[in-house]
Amino acid sequence: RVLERDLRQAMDDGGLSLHYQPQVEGRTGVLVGFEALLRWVHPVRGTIGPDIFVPLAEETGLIVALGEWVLRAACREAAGWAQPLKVAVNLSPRQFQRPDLPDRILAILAQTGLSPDRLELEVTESIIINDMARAVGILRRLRSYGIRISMDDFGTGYASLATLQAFPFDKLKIDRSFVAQLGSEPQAAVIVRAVLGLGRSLGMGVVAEGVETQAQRDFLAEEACGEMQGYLFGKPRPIADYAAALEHPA
Ligand code: G
Ligand code: G
Ligand code: MN
Ligand code: NA
Repeated sequence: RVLERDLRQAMDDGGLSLHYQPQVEGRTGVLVGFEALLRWVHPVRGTIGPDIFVPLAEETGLIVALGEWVLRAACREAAGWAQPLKVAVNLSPRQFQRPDLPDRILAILAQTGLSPDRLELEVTESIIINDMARAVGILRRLRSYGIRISMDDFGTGYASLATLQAFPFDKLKIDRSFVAQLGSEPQAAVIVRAVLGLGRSLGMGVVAEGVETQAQRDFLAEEACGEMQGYLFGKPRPIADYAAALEHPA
């Protein structure tokens, strides 16, 4: 397909870049890290969203090379930041089908000089579907190096309580659909509280995604949510836009 060829090309010719969205400590609002989000500016079509091209790359298998591009770029850039904050990188299910994933990540850390404890990998519940035992093994190995693992979009997919028990997650990211309904749907508050309790009981941190309003932030802080992310704190932007925040910590 034409778009696939163009995407392959973009990995070499500068069409791809990373934007970064701030993650803050819930209690204080202090900046603790950034989530890296891939951006593609096509030479003819202009900006194409990852919601379009990531699924395409998943289908064709290009996601393995693309995912490696993202990891390398995120680790290289984060290694140069003025403060040693965390960088969170999204991983696709297809990347988990490669038994050499941990070795490749180790190689990238070595090449870029990023300390493993600054890297956080965001995975979705769909890594579980294929081969649970293998996925658990890979996550264990990654954690043994000091890399942290977050479950992304928690609450929207297939993850059962048994999954949480079996998988060594460091963090749960509450899907932004629940955060968005805080204040309007009474049940959203119940669900968010329950996830926070679950995280505490299982020894996993909880990150609330999609925090847009002060009221949502106040509720989450009241409920002792560990970390927050959302437009209230900052949109995904080139890291240069956050240079001041990186150089002058709160
Ligand atoms: O960045 P938002 O701005 O539009 O991202 C849309 C979707 O694309 C999200 O589900 C996000 O997780 C996914 N996405 C963004 N960047 C990456 C990436 O580098 N790798 C993978 N696998 N998904 C990504
Ligand atoms: O699936 P994942 O959580 O990786 O996707 C992150 C997506 O969420 C990106 O598309 C990002 O632009 C979007 N996002 C981040 N913060 C907010 C927010 O506060 N509100 C909304 N509506 N979207 C957000
Ligand atoms: Mn994510
Ligand atoms: Na999410």
